[in-house]
Order: sequence, then C-alpha cells, then structure tokens
Amino acid sequence: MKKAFITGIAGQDGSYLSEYLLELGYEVHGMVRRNSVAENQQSRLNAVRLNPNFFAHYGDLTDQTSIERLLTEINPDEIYNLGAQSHVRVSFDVPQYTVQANALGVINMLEAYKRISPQAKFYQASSSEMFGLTVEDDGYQRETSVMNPVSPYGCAKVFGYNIVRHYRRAYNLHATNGILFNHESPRRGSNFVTNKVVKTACQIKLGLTDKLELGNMDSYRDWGHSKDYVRAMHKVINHDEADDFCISTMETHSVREMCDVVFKYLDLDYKDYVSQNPIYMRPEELPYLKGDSTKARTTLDWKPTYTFEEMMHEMCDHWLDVLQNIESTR
Ligand code: NAP
Ligand code: F7E
Repeated sequence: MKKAFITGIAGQDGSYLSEYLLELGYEVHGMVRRNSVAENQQSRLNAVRLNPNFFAHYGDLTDQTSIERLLTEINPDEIYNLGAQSHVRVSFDVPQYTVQANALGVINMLEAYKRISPQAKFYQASSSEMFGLTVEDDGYQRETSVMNPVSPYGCAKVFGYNIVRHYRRAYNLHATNGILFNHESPRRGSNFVTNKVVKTACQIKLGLTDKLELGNMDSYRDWGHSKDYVRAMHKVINHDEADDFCISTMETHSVREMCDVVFKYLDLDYKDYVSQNPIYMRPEELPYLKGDSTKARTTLDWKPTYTFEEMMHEMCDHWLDVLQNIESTR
C-alpha cells in the first residue's frame, strides 16, 4: 500500500485529494493545525476521518521539528505540499506570515524531504498567481511565461516554485510543480470570490439579505473544479520525469460574467443586487488569467470534466441546501 503525506489536508484541495488517494488504495497521512474551535475543526475531512487508512497529525509548515517528526514517522512514497496562506487579498495584510508559510515553509519541507525521505516524490502547489501581469501574445499564460507577480502571495509562491526546481536539479530529487489556475468547489472558502457570490446570491434568493458588495468585477480568471485538479496533482507527481505543468480549463471569465451565471441560475438579475465597494479592491490587481494546459493534456493525458457553468450550478445547489437546512432548524 502506497503512503501519501499531504500538508494543508484540511483545505479545499487537501480534502478532495485525500478522498481521491483513498479510493486509489493509498494510506493517507495529513498535517493539520490546531484550531481553537474544536467543534468546527477540519469539517472538510468528515468524509474521510473514519476511514481506517486515513491519519491526521498535528504540525505546521513554519515548525521544522513537526515536519521532520512526521516524515520520520510516516516515511511516505508521495509528499503533497498544499499547505499555505492561500488568500491573495489577505497576503497584503499579513505579508510576513504569508512568506513564512508559502516560501520558507517550502524550504522547510524540502530540507526534511532531502534528508529524511529522498526516495519519495514531491509535489508543490504552485499557482497561476505567479504569472502576475504577464500575458502572451495569444492571450495565455503557460510554463514558459515570465513570472511577474503582483502580491505578497504571488512573490512567495515564485520562491517556492524556484526552490523546488533548484532542489530537483541540485540533489536529484523527484520534485515537481503543479502550476494550478483558480479552482473552486462547494468546499471553497466563502471569502474567495466564487463562493462569496454563490453564498450571497443564495441568501438573496431565500430573502436572508438583499445586497452583495464586491471589489474589482472586471478581472478575469480561468476557473476549474478542485476535483478535476487533484486528479492532475496525482498525474504530475507520478510522471516518469520530475517536471512542471500548468493545469487550467483554457477558458476565462470575468467576475461580472460569473455573477451573471450564478444569479441567472437563481432566476435573479445580478444588476439589481451587486455593487462595488473599494474595501474589497487590492493594492495591486492581477487583471487577467487564461492558462494553456496543452503540456499536461498531451503528456499526462489529463483534461477537466466540469464545465464552468456546471461547477457554478453545483456550488449554488450546495449553498441552497445548506441555507435551507439552517432555516428549517431555526
Ligand atoms: P485552502 O483551502 O486555503 O487550504 C490551505 C490549507 O493550508 C488549510 O488547510 C490551512 O490550514 C493550511 N495551512 C495554512 N497555513 C499553514 C501552515 N503554516 N502550516 C500548515 N498548514 C497550513 O487552499 P486550497 O484552495 O486547498 O489550495 C491548496 C494549495 O494550492 C495552496 O497552497 C494554495 O496556495 C495553492 N493553490 C490554490 C489554488 C486555488 O485556486 N484553490 C490555485 C493555485 C494554487 P487551516 O485549515 O488550519 O487554515
Ligand atoms: O479573487 C476579484 C479579485 O480571491 C478572484 C487563490 O486560490 O487563485 C486564488 O486567488 C478575483 C480577483 O482568487 C472580490 O480582485 C472581486 O481579481 O477568488 P479570489 P485569486 O485572488 O485569484 C489563485 C490562483 C491562487 O493561487 C490563490 O491561492 O476576484 N474580486 N471582488 C474579489 N475577490 C474576493 N476574494 N472578494 C471579493 O469581494
């Protein structure tokens, strides 16, 4: 039985990746952080926590001793470094912590990996945010595009990406980067724009609120589904040659178009409810992302299964269900 070790296991991607690897017959170990509200702890792991092949361990990417202890105890075959302060807007407010977790955290992982389990394969959760302002003449970003980040989050992820490539070459490690474009799901944090729009639109539909305030509605994102993207992570780490791959839908939509899709599904017109509030604007914005994932599609035989509309509708159905259940238990 293969053993996987996943940091950030209680996050959106960590929870779906755990489910996917357990289905494939893996023993799955994950790093979780202590949370002061024990009842709310790691609720995304409800589907796996009772599985006999699933193990959660306390640790932190900024605590080297915890990483060393876990790699020594687990001796994994595959290491997925998904843990991060993952909110771009928040990274302007907590830049130092973002760098500690998202950049130095990667070095902490790589050092422990090199010394304790160098036989393992390593996956780093790199991000399209690294491309920042770069758009190629054909309108895409791809593996060869220049990295030009515009946030503390993006800068920290560029460091993580480069240090993984350096350890791969210098120490002959099977260390890989998945450069993932935005991906969402019902498990997405509700302070990211897709789930914020869906949750609030469902509240409007149910008469629980009457307005939605957003920041920049004219930025474009390439939005895929987390379930499709965790399949890609497994393909990236298991490719014969350690390499870097962009994972994307190859489509882009503005925040405004996304609002239109969501409100229309609920028989509403977003223009009646949505306004812009400068408090949600960023000091510097990344205006446009559209990923070229041709390399992953041809080399790894990966492609997404969800359309943008299917994903947004699934998120709406989820929130309608949750909010109606809350209302009926009042
Ligand atoms: P997420 O839901 O925010 O999950 C991140 C996880 O990292 C959380 O479980 C969090 O723990 C954990 N974490 C934060 N700081 C940590 C630390 N110091 N030590 C250990 N764990 C820590 O993010 P996601 O959407 O699943 O994304 C997974 C990874 O992919 C992240 O690295 C993100 O930056 C990257 N990424 C995401 C996207 C996307 O669109 N989703 C795109 C490209 C790259 P708590 O639960 O305790 O907060
Ligand atoms: O913003 C705009 C905002 O916070 C998307 C992370 O997973 O993907 C994610 O980062 C766009 C931006 O995601 C609001 O200005 C407008 O242009 O959902 P988001 P993100 O910043 O693209 C990358 C690839 C990652 O790696 C990150 O970990 O939407 N926007 N109004 C808003 N965004 C938010 N959050 N809230 C608003 O009210």
